[in-house]
Amino acid sequence: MLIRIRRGWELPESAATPEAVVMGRRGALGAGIAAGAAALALPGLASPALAQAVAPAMRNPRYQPGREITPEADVASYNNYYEFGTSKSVASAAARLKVSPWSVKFDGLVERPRELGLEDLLKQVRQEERVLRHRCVEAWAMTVPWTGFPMSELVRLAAPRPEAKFVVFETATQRDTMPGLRQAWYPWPYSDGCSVAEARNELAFIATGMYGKPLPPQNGAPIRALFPWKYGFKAPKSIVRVTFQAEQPVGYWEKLQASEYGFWANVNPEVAHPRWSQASERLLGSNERVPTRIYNGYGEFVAPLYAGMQNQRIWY
Ligand SMILES: Nc1nc2c(c(=O)[nH]1)N[C@H]1C(S)=C(S)[C@@H](COP(=O)(O)O)O[C@H]1N2
Ligand SMILES: [Mo]
Repeated sequence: MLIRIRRGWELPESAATPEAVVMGRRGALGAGIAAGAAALALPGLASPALAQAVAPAMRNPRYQPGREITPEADVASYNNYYEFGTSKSVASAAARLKVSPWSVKFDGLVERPRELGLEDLLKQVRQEERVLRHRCVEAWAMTVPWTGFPMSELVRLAAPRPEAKFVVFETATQRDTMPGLRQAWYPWPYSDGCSVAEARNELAFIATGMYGKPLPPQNGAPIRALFPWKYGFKAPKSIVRVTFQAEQPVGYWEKLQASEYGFWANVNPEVAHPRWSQASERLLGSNERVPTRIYNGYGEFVAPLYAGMQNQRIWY
């Protein structure tokens, strides 16, 4: 049954998007199941070696979404990936993304800066499936069975030095496949970061697949970050570089519009966007509207990370 209560502050989706508008950039713009399914239908986009690395993965039962899994077609056809355009329909443009060969550079405050080929990297981690809730600042949400590995494993491979307090994820810039890069007022490359403590939290995840198959380009192939307790813009897609540093990183959206959207706004539904409430979210697929929970409902895993920090201005 679909229960939809429209309140005064609810905007139609068309008014609530795109993300750039969300971030107050109007001015600049004027300018187990998985294992079974995995053996079937591997898209031709990923390299064979990568496809094998992605499947099969056992579902980790520790993370119960408490919601129905969103239909794959919705997750794969309603995206934010600005390198391919600012509409939600970027899947066909993103099909041009070159995902093979792919490598990830580790640098900054690490014991040994190096670049790892993706297949090589994936040989050194154990993949699993996790069904996680994912919510965008634009107030839509989805529930996705992702394949991947804990971000703490990536930190282990990177071997940061003790002075490293933050991690920055930088994403691909392929001039020939990404028309969005020509929009020079955006601070490319897309990047965002977190504290090393957050990256080591058990909930922080690196995804390489979804629905038992390699990630489609529009969802961030071949490797992306997920912080299920924060809004989706903190989850960089198509990562090419992981940098460890002592200073708080300045992400893509903060560079665009520093007044929006600090940490507390990203995890607390009581902090409204200047133009709408964040108290509820629309579930892709069913269109049902449900209340948004603090830390996206993952407080039991992550709240201790922020103990005593309530009065600090933090931007990750
Ligand atoms: N490289 C890159 N990563 C990105 C974005 C982007 O535009 N470029 N958009 C972010 C935003 S705003 C959201 S909500 C999620 C959307 O992920 P999805 O399309 O898989 O749902 O990706 C995030 N990661
Ligand atoms: Mo988003």
